Amino acid sequence: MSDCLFCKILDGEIPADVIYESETALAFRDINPQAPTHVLIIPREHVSTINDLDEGHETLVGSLFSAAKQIAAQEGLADDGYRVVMNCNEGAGQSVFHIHLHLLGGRLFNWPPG
Ligand code: DGP
Repeated sequence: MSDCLFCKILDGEIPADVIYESETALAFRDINPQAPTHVLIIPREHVSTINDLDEGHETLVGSLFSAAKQIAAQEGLADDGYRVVMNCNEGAGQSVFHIHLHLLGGRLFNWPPG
């Protein structure tokens, strides 16, 4: 998608602090971190929201969680714990319409979330 910010990061048009790459996913540090570690994990395929996922995306979505597990270990978060969040649409706080997992760690998190 030519007007998608995360597609531009995937294409190298916009720089990002990339910390993980696979055949299906890319992960980079959030520009506005909400925790000492705040990483965004995105699929290489453009999918706007969770509502646009279908059965054909199951492996792709699984690969985002595999990436989260690997990055959490890499960042030293696995034992203390970390949070993985995907917002869907404005009401839940989605502002970039290319699905992404937020991986947050390095501090305590409240539940329920705000
Ligand atoms: P969400 O609000 O769930 O759609 O999350 C979008 C996240 O993307 C938000 O935490 C800020 C981050 N973000 C927005 N623009 C950029 C950018 O240009 N670079 C990086 N690294 N992160 C960005």
